[in-house]
Amino acid sequence: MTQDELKQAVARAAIQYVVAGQIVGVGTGSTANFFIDELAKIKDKIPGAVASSEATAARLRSHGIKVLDLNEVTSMPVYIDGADEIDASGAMIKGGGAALTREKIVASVAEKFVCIADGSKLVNVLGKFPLPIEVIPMAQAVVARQLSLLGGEPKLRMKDGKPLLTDNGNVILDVHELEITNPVAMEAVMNNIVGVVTVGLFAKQGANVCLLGMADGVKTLT
Ligand code: ABF
Repeated sequence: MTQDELKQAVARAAIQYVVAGQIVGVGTGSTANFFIDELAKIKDKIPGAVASSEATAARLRSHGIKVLDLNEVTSMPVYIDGADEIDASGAMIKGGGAALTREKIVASVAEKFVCIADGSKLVNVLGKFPLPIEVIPMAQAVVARQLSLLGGEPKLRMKDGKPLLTDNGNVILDVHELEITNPVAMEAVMNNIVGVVTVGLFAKQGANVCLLGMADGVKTLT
């Protein structure tokens, strides 16, 4: 199976976690896009969805799925999203799609986080994928210096020759050369760096369920 077929398989499998009559939290990225396309097939069974990015909101709307304001939502059974890396405990590196802040916010409201990914995302130790950190633009240099002291090599994410700006108007530092043996501790340390908006480590609140697309089928890690 191709990587896209694996992503489609896990996206289909994630539909079982959608609760009829309840709002769904929806992630960002290519796997999340496959999920949105599957969700569209049962859109009459849900009142709407909360999006983790403008891109996801646009895709939901293109399918006629109502996009709800998180400030109007008090409960959400499930948040379904991809990841860049995930370990056996459910800790993830996320943010390759530059949506980490809104992803973390929507996930924080959901009762259950279901991660959907092709099998290549499962790792023993997080960190081979550069860790995304969303940063207030004026603090980019001082945060980069702090991250270097932690052993990382921060690089400003660029797009079309300029610093990429997130949906929230911030920049992203991708931190290379980290070997994150204690994701919860690293997330806490980085969260405390002044100027950091969001750390792309989802470890304190990781995935409750992970659906992994493997050549011999979808594996469920809980
Ligand atoms: C999103 O899913 C991002 O946090 C992460 O980078 C991305 C993974 O993208 P893809 O599903 O395209 O591999 O939640």
